[in-house]
Amino acid sequence: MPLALVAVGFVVVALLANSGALADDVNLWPMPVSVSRGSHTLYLSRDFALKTDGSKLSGESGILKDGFERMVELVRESRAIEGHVKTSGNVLAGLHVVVSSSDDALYYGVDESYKLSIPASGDPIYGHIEAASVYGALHAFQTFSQLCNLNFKTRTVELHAAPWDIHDQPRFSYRGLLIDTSRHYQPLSTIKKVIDAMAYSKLNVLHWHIVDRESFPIEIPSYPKLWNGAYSYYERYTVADAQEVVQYAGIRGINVLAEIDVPGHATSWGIGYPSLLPSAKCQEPLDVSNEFTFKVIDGILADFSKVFKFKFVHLGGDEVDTSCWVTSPHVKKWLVNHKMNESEAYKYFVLRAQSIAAKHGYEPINWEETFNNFGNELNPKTVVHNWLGGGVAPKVVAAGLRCIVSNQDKWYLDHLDTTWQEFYMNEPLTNISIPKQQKLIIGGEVCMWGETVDASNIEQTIWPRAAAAAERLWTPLEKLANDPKLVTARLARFRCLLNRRGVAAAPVSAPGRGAPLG
Ligand code: CP6
Repeated sequence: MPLALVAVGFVVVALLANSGALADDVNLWPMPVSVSRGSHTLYLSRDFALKTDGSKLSGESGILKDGFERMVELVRESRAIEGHVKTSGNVLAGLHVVVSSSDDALYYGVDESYKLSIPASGDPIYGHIEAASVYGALHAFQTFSQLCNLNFKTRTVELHAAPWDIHDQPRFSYRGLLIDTSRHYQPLSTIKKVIDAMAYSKLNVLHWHIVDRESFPIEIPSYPKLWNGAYSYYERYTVADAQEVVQYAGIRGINVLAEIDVPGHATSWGIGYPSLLPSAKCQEPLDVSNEFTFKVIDGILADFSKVFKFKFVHLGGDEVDTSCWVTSPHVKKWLVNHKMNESEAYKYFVLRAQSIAAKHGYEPINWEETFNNFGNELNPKTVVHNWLGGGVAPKVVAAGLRCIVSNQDKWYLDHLDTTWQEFYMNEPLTNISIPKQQKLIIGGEVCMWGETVDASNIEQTIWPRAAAAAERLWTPLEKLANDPKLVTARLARFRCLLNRRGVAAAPVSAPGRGAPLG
């Protein structure tokens, strides 16, 4: 062979070996840790089946079986397609799943890794999934679903480029999305669709900002007048509704983080129980001088602990303006008697709420102002939730506390002018280089504050930008594109997939241009 040809051949092999170069025509979102593939096309069998060797754990796991059935429904795009009747040759008979843990409990830090391989031949041909937990296997199903395409000519589901060999695990264990049901009520069906699309993009925490100033939509059996603060009789969640959300999310591998935001952002509590507020004229923050305030927090968290089984609860603590505490005479008197200034009373409130949470078995998450004001006095188990633009995360982890990143200039979905490219490029470990400190960044969260969204527009406001952040939180840093242009086409395909699955994700387009690709 002439030397020039050998040289060309070498360059081609070198390019193919570079997974970065291959990555972008692999049609997966978020991109897995490692992917290799071939060039054979397979067709899903009409009787595409889940095989678990009858092993007790995976065979009996409703989570695995239900997840498989939902996935098959997705790849058939809910159509009555025929599927392939042959059982050999180029027909994929099913997926053989081996889950090594018999524990189906969903908890923070559960092993979400998986291996997925699809051979190109065999008689019959089965794909293989190995995972440590059912939740890893569910991620494998999602990945598999994205390898499938409906072919209208053969009227079956096609899988290109077998054999596939995929290894995968998340970069961060906390990959969150906030919804706010106080500024607008969100129907259960809306919440469920948000959860569906979270599962498609491998997000794993639904942060439910349930209550705020504007309304108190949830039933609290210990203090049944609290939901008098709902907008109407209809715009409410019963305990059973909340259980349904937790259950619906849980079987999809998604934890629900419940929030009560105290002592600010709580005016609606006073509709049912006016004595929780400093006065009728000056309503926020909650009355720090009233023991009843802490009894109610205790009751809420007691009721929460029966429904929200995630190990964290979010206690808010942001945007606290304490001036009502000095202008309301009885609170002012209490401050004087207890020798506290406003700032000390704020700290007293937050720390007391934290210890009530601990009593109910929760580890607390608080918005960053609590750290900014009295950092090292917080419960050492506190997770500090960044939202301001000042770059607090390096300070939080240097102080030895854990941190969730939600920088409002990058990851606030209510900021409609923040582009998906900016969502994609927000790096949680910015300015954190010591490995021990990097580990304290447990992940990040995109925030869909509810002032301007309800059932009519929440989906297209969340997607596809939340999916851009989801890849940042899932995929290893070295596999992420440094330039969002390199992932535009792949994100556009994922967005199109969301549309086909009934999720109203908005178009992917660069600012100032209409075309989805390029
Ligand atoms: N509600 C609550 C909000 C916000 C926060 N907390 C918020 C503040 C500023 C912007 C967006 C949202 N609406 N309870 C801050 C964490 Cl720009």
